[in-house]
Amino acid sequence: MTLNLGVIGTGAIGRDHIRRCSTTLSGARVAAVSDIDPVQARAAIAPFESEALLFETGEALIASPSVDAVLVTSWGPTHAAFVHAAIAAGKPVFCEKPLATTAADCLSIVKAEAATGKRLVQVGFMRPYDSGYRALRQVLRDNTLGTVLMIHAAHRNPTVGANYTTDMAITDTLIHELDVLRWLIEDDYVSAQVIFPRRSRHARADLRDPQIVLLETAKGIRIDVEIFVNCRYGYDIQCEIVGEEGIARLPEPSAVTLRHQARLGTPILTDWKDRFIAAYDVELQDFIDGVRDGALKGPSAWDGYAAAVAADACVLAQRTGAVEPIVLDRAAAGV
Ligand code: NAD
Ligand code: ISE
Repeated sequence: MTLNLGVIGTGAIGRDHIRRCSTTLSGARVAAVSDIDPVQARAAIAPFESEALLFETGEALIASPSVDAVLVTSWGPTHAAFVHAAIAAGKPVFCEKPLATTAADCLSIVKAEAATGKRLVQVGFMRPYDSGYRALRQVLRDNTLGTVLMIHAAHRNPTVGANYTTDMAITDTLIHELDVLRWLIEDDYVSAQVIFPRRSRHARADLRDPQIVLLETAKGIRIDVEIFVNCRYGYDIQCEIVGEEGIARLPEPSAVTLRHQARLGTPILTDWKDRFIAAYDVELQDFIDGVRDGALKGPSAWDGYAAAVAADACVLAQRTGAVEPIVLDRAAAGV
């Protein structure tokens, strides 16, 4: 039976997920949409599903019997309320990152889901579905590098919108590394510090860019992540793992090597939608299959909470300049 999805939020990623659910993935269709901009919502679904329902509010969409499962792709501050409404309705929900904008809200989602006795929530962390990160994790699981000592990572965007703020470098951008590095090394963070290098002249005057985040894990692994969202030259994701026996790097996206006009090179992507296009496909297909099989397997509400706790500490560290502790409240979550 085809799964009827309801999509809340038809901005950049909402439209991209509508396209992939309608043209690329199998087992589901977009049966309903909602956005505070109804004209945009109608335009987003029109090329794919002429019969899709348009709801005035996300809450009405979630309550509709025409919707079996929900995709939350609206602005971050709206996520927690929609995820809670989906859990209360007993409907599986895929929520784009962040699960919620505070760790406290993530924790309340963890508890609400646990109270239902089943998994209903998948968080839109797509990097664990990327073939490059998966290959890297296999190297670690095979113990090829021996004990992992350090990780050097970078998350570079060519540019960001006018509403992007200094703390969003953590809550919107670094949050991907906070999730995927924890998943890679199967370890939890214990502290964070943020350092501000010289500011790029391409960054707005009120935006601290670039930033360097220093993390330490329970096993003592030290991690540095450069966040640079006005790097100009492309969308560039780097990750190098240093072990006692060797070093492993995240592969570059595959591209043709071009000899042209006395130059040898490969293009660098510029848009996040393209860099992880395959991972988004695999991630959402996994959600659809998981709902249909009654067994979600992707990033959980707990993963969303763990990333949010680390993000909160990083935002605090931006302000204090100090090394801030990262502590997961397992007792409160009941895990
Ligand atoms: P966007 O601004 O392009 O779109 C957000 C949409 O949400 C807008 O159309 C807005 O009208 C709508 N919206 C806001 N409040 C709403 C409400 N109460 N009900 C219904 N719709 C509402 O933003 P975006 O880039 O598409 O990002 C959306 C979310 O997806 C964010 O949480 C962002 O962090 C996440 N995101 C994830 C990735 C990824 O790589 N996984 C990439 C981009 C964005
Ligand atoms: C955006 O919301 C994303 O999730 C992208 O993957 C990230 O690279 C970008 O920095 C965020 O703003």
